[in-house]
Amino acid sequence: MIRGFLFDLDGVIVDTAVFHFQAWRRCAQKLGGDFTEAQNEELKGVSRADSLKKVVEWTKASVNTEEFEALLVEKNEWYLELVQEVSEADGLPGAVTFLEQAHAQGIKIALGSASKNAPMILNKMGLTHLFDAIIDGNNVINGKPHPEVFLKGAAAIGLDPEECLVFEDSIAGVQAAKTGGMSCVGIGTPETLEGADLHFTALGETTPKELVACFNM
Ligand code: B16
Ligand code: MG
Repeated sequence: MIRGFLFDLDGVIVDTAVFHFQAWRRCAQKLGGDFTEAQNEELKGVSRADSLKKVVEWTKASVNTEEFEALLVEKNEWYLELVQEVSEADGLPGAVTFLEQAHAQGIKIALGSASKNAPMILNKMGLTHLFDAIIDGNNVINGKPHPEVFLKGAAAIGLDPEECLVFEDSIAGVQAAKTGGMSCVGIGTPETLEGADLHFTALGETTPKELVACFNM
């Protein structure tokens, strides 16, 4: 019985992936390399530090611990500059309406995002009040594909994992949901999000009512 929704943020509610891409590309270029769309796809849902490890590996740069820490700070500063103007208008198609409908229906709602900037983005979008719990990169030790972020989300809204439906746009996030024992809607294609129970290109293609009916058949 589905009674709660656990939402990823970037790529499900808001398209901040494009800003992460620009900031990582700047970072890769600083290291003497470049950064492709395909590489960005691999970083979706992956924590900032784990992402930087991959960027360093891809560029084959040699970076000591101090430089690594400085790059983490710098990448985030670039990202923060880019998200300055984010507002409700940047919601992905149908996402805000979907959240409002779920909230009005009494479905428990939690955020399960790898991003340490998630609370700030939700505030900028004016969506914080729709969430019963917010679990972000500051609250977890293990990043996706580890299920920690979603297990904590389910616990925070007082539900068992099997009572929760996760909405994810990254393969790491889909794996986290399935390992955690949750059902999962992939926002993307079955080719890139193998393992999700259902796929849509955006939340606007369905409704909370339709999904709850489908999973609770
Ligand atoms: P930050 P999500 C993830 O957010 C992004 O998909 C990923 O690209 C990013 O590196 C990660 O958050 C960490 O973000 O640097 O803001 O802490 O998709 O899990 O909502
Ligand atoms: Mg995401």
